[in-house]
Amino acid sequence: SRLMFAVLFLSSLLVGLGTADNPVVQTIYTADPAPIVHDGHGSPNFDMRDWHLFSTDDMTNWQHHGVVMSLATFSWAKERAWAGHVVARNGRFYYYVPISKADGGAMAIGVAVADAITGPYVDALGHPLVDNTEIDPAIFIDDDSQAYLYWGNPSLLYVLLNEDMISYSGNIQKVELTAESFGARLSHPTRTTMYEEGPWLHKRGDIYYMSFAADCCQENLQYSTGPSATGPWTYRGILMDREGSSFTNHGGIVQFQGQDYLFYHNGALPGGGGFTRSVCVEALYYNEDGTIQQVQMSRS
Ligand code: FUB
Repeated sequence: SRLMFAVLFLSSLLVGLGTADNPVVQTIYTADPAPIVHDGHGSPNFDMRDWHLFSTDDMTNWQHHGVVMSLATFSWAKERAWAGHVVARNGRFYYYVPISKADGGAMAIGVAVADAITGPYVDALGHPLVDNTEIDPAIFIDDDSQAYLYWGNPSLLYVLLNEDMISYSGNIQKVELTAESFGARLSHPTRTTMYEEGPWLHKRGDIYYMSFAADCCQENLQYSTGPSATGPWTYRGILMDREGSSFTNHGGIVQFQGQDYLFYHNGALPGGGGFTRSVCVEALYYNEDGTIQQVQMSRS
């Protein structure tokens, strides 16, 4: 098997090659990783235009597959090619992304589909899958084959995706953000829990993990656990502390060849910062009780 991750593109500016393993990509700025195991423009804003794909067999040597999708894929898109997630189902690949709409500029979630993970990806609907101004889609397919689409900032929302992966059943559900489930935030007038954005769901044994970017806008990564894909969630605290020059972080957890990994981003490259971020990866370890050992950035 091969580990791949899709990221959004931040800048085509070339930077000098470093010697450390992190960041994973040292020739362009990258952000918002979404790892998947599969066989086989810099500007003073988050003004990204396209999504790139990288793959590895050994977590050390990375192959760049180039741009696999861009704003031009979506006829209704204006700008902001933000944090997406690709998932495989029934031999096809579904790529969920937040984009701003040409009509009015609000954020919405689109879905594109391809027969190969490398694309070409085609807009599956010709319009947004969900259209409620919120961002950062994350897909989780449970053992019973039910797929969930989670997303949101400042809310945390989900829907049950249908087997076709491009439609959903029932209403959009809003997760209740309580201190018990997502930790108390005292520093913000309206956001009273740590949850900010970038949800990521995974399962290990009987435990479901909801990790997320927290405590904007000096973000760290935190997590909660629950007995099902819809909770109820119990707050577990910090997964990765904030460090370095990026004020956002965005995580993705995956197991590859028996080892668990946390993908994230920071500002570790020369010239790096909040709008010139880089994807990094660290090994992740669980405690016997299922909690996750806090992960340190190896380079920030
Ligand atoms: O990259 C743009 C936005 O910044 C993402 O959608 C968020 O998760 C944050 O990383």
